[in-house]
Amino acid sequence: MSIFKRMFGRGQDAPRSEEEAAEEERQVAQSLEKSRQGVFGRIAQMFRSDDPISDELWDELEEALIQADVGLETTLYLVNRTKDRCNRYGTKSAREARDMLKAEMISVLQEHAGKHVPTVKPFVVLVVGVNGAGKTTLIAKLANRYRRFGKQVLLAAGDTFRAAATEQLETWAERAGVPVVAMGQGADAAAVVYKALDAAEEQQPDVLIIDTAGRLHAKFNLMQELEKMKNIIQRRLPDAPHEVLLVIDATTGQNGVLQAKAFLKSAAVTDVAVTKMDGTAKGGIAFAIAQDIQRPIRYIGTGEKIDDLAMFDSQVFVDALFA
Ligand SMILES: Nc1nc2c(ncn2[C@@H]2O[C@H](COP(=O)(O)OP(=O)(O)OP(=O)(O)O)[C@@H](O)[C@H]2O)c(=O)[nH]1
Ligand SMILES: [Mg+2]
Repeated sequence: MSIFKRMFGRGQDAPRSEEEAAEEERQVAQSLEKSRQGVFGRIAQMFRSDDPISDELWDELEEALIQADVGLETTLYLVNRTKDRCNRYGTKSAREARDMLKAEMISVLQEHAGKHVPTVKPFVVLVVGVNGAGKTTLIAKLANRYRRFGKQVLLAAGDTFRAAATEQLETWAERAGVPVVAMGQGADAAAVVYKALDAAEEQQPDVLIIDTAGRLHAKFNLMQELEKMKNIIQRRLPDAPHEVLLVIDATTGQNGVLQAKAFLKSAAVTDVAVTKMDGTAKGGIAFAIAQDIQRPIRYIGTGEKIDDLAMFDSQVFVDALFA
């Protein structure tokens, strides 16, 4: 990884020191332990020998990737691209083919990366996703991270549906040492957003992060509520929200990706965060997400604690899967 990328990260993210980047790499590697012990360890094993590449190797790879939650379509894409690459480079042994596979994996993850994030103030982040995906925990981690980099953060408790959702966010906020705008359970989520924008005007935070519900009463429509929240934001700040972060739980597999897709349109998702990577042996889900959601993965959640967050780096991720 280049020094430049290490130091400056992307967009609004404050500079990471070499030490912090190294620490995050360690966290990523640790969160992929189960995946490495499972299917990816087997894949690494398959591609370790000097044996010539065979059709069986490709069949085994296909089977393993599907087992790793990469998804059928992405698996076929990866296998075919790797085969092609091996042909183009005249790759003969399984050992050499491993680097071709890794290169294709990185390219799947990077396909939608590189979006420019404006550095405006306040930088408004709307966090969406199905219930239990890890939105509120991620918000705490992000708040903590921004604050550590010297940014002023304000949170908005926009999940007014679930009992104790506001209290959960407040508890996390206290730990991270950041203020929260809240109106409690049963309030109109759009009203919370409105109040938060007022507070932002007064307090001038660098970042405003808005929590949302993952599920609503049957008679209310979550997607409509998200759209309403987005409209309120846009009426006050035409360029905002600057980031609509879709949170996906890595342990929910293909079904989780399918559910997450419902948010793409109504919430105008810009980026993805994959949580609970530490809780699955099927880290291949990241490839399915990159292909299906078609947005850059920005963060991965590597545990339940406030520091268990890493910037997503496709090279680091793939290296860790094969380490
Ligand atoms: N192991 C692990 N657990 C996590 C991670 N992120 C979140 N969790 C756990 O997942 C559970 C749900 O997290 P929340 O942050 O409450 O999820 P949410 O999306 O806000 O849920 P709702 O508010 O109900 O929609 C909690 O028990 C968290 O501790 C992670 O990266 N790793
Ligand atoms: Mg929540």
